[in-house]
Amino acid sequence: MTAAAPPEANASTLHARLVTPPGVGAIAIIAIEGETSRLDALLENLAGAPPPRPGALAWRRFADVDDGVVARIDARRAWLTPHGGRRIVERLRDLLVAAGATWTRAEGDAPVDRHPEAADRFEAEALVAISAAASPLAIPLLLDQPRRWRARAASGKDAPNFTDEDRGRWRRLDRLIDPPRVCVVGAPNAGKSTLANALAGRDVSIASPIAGTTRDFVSARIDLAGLVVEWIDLPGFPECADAAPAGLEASDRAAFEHAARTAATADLLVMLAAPDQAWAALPEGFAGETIRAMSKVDLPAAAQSPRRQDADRLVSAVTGEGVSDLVACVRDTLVPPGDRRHRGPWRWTLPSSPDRHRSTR
Ligand SMILES: Nc1nc2c(ncn2[C@@H]2O[C@H](COP(=O)(O)OP(=O)(O)OP(=O)(O)O)[C@@H](O)[C@H]2O)c(=O)[nH]1
Ligand SMILES: [Mg+2]
Repeated sequence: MTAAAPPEANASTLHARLVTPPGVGAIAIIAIEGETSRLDALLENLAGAPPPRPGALAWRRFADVDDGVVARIDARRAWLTPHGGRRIVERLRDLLVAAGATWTRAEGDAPVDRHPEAADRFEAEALVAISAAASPLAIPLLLDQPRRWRARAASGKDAPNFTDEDRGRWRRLDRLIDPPRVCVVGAPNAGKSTLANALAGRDVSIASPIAGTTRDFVSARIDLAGLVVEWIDLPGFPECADAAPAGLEASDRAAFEHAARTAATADLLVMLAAPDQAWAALPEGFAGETIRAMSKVDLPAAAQSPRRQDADRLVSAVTGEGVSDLVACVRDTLVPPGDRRHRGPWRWTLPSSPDRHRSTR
């Protein structure tokens, strides 16, 4: 077993670290060290039971994550021994950090250890990001990042003089690594499921002339011209407003409320309406971007529809007309071309990184 030396524990801080190599082995060991009363409180909160006395072992449930032995080495130190899966360790790490512990990265998990072939830490970090990135569009951008960060380091600009504009661009570019959520909302029969299937190139959702076919949300990862998104096909409702329309059956009401909650968390809403339909109302509290698309533009009724005037895009999932235009529109709304062309460095955040909120770059 190899492990990074823990930082000097002081009276007010708890330090946690993975002692075993990351992602290897049936059992992981997480060491926690710090002031006795804080350690006691953390162990008790985590397990919902009193912590073992110094020198004792106890079998404990670790919140809703896993169970295993808590070994109380002495008053200031304890070991947790959950199963060794990467996800379990990540979730426990998040719980410990949320409880106020400082997480120290284990030796062997740092980008330079994972990529000894890299020329420097900038290249090692870019290689880790490339392996985590979902979208093809991320790759050329990430490949160019070491050069940009090296240039910045050489210029001596170590002070954190990035602007809110930079941070906004980084968050949008992060969508190239971690797929953003796109929800499609519209009345029953608007063509939401047919569009999902056309974009996915396979049947991910059942489409039919029977209004109310989709009863639960269906989600699929779809590559939209280089940007991979989580495309979520929701059940249709006459009004997708903040409150369920009166007169719905209990199961329809539950489906509606679930759909509205899901839509409210989207990064982007595609509002879809057939030529004879109205736009769905925005879910309460929704603060993201929207695109209005009129569907079924192949139908004769489309020529006269008032939707033509207020739609951002016109599509037919049946003939394919306008679909690539809509795809580009969704991609460019989520990750604008100006962000992708920007020459400055990108401080990305990996979805499962222990450095999620602090970066060494
Ligand atoms: N002509 C034409 N028909 C379409 C198009 N898109 C969907 N349809 C038809 O419209 C009907 C409803 O399509 P769905 O994709 O099931 O609609 P939906 O919005 O998912 O409906 P719910 O799940 O009930 O909310 C089906 O008969 C589709 O074949 C289109 O672009 N053109
Ligand atoms: Mg449907």
